[in-house]
Amino acid sequence: TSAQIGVTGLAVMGRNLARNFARNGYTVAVHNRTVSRTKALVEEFGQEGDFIAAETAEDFVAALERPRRLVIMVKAGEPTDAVIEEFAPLLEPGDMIIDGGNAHFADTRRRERELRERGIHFVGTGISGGEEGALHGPSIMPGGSKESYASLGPMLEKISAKAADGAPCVTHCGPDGAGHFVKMVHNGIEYADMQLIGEAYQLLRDVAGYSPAQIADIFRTWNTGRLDSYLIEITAEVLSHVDAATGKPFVDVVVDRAEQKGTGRWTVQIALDLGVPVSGIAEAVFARSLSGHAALREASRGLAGPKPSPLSESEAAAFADRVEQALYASKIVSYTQGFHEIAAGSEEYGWDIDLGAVSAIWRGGCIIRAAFLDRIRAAYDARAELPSLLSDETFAREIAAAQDDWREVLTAAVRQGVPTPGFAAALAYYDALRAERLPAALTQGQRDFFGAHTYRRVDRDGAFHTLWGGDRGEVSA
Ligand code: NBP
Repeated sequence: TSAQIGVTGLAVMGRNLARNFARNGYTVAVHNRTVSRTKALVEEFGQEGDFIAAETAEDFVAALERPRRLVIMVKAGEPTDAVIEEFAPLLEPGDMIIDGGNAHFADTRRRERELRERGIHFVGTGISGGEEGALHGPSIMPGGSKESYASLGPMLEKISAKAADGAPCVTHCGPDGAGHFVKMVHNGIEYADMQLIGEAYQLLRDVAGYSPAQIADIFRTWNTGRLDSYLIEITAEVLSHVDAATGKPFVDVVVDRAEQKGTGRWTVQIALDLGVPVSGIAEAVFARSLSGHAALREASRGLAGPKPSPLSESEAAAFADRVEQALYASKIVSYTQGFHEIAAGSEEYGWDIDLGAVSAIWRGGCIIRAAFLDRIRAAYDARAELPSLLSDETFAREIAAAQDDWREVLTAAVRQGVPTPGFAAALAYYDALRAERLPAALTQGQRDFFGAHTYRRVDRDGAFHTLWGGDRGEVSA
């Protein structure tokens, strides 16, 4: 017999993905650089389905039916190139290499181009949901050629997560690096979501005076409403967890320095290149980075702050409701920014990404899965060319209803000295977009003054320059 799919790289992700394929009735060839991992998989989980264990690259490739579908689940970066170089010479035109790692989309574009010249389809595929998702159904974001998706799509649909309406959480995002780009922005949005939740927690604790256990209950309540999402759900779990060794809330015994693997940073770096304002995602990345500067924080601990002014019990409850409004409004802005970046990437690279389809495949399996994504999909269904999520009527109305509370929460945060860069960046973005006039006019004047960079006028076409050092007359540039 031959295998319909092969997986090489059998650490947590690859192993679970291979099991997912096998549990769905596919015969799966498995391979790993270190053979013991391959053996361990078949020994432990062999009864779950049909596996063909291959010790060598040649055996692995020989086990696959043609055209071959070969999934790589190794560490992103050089290991991925090494594995491609190992297998590509053994493949034939029409075969497919699927990279399910967290590759940078620019690497994926390069690999796709190089392999296309050799007649091989390279399918850079974002996979979200961690090891549990890989086993029980991840959200899958494939790029690559249409042809490869025709062959792979049905298999990916089978192993993917299913949304509440039963739809598989996979779509062909677009050619070459489109899938890894979408996955990158997914992770950027995840950073922003986590930062906003963190700020909500801090406000409930430091301004409203609630304990972690009380805040867990508040999050549980929120999770039954429009904020219903995996991240809110696990936040309640983490906040209610008590450290066994000390009896203290778990969140109080964890060192408060957030780490990162890089996809959030990429989202911001690429947004800078594309000129897309993803201020909420950027603040989330910077907040993690700031938290890690232990010496700087230690040196700053004595700096002056406002006097604490605790809230009464009823004030605290009202404040918690306001924080929910602020969190929801800020979340709308984060997604607005993330989808703007996907639209800009799609435009730049000619990917033709369907934003509604992307929001639909994030409804299940992945870390940012949420009821909220149904609304985003509805917004794009109603109007595929929506210039921004904020221009959707429903979102505009919801923000309008939330904005007073949003502003109140930020006012309280500023007064009481609680850092809320995510909430603040989101509100500033909202206010800047709706502003009749921005100080950018003044910026243009300054640029013209010191660098003769010229400016445009509101009342006439053309570029102009004022003779700042002379009689201040205006000339056409
Ligand atoms: P790791 O990222 O820890 O990679 C370990 C695997 O890479 C092992 O199979 C290892 O083989 C193999 N490998 C390395 Br390292 N260098 C190699 C080389 N030069 N040649 C051949 N194989 C090599 O595994 P993971 O955590 O399962 O993640 C796999 C991919 O999925 C990564 O790109 C990751 O970013 C992505 N991802 C992970 C998650 C998650 O939650 N962990 C979620 C979504 C995506 P060995 O056994 O011989 O050392």
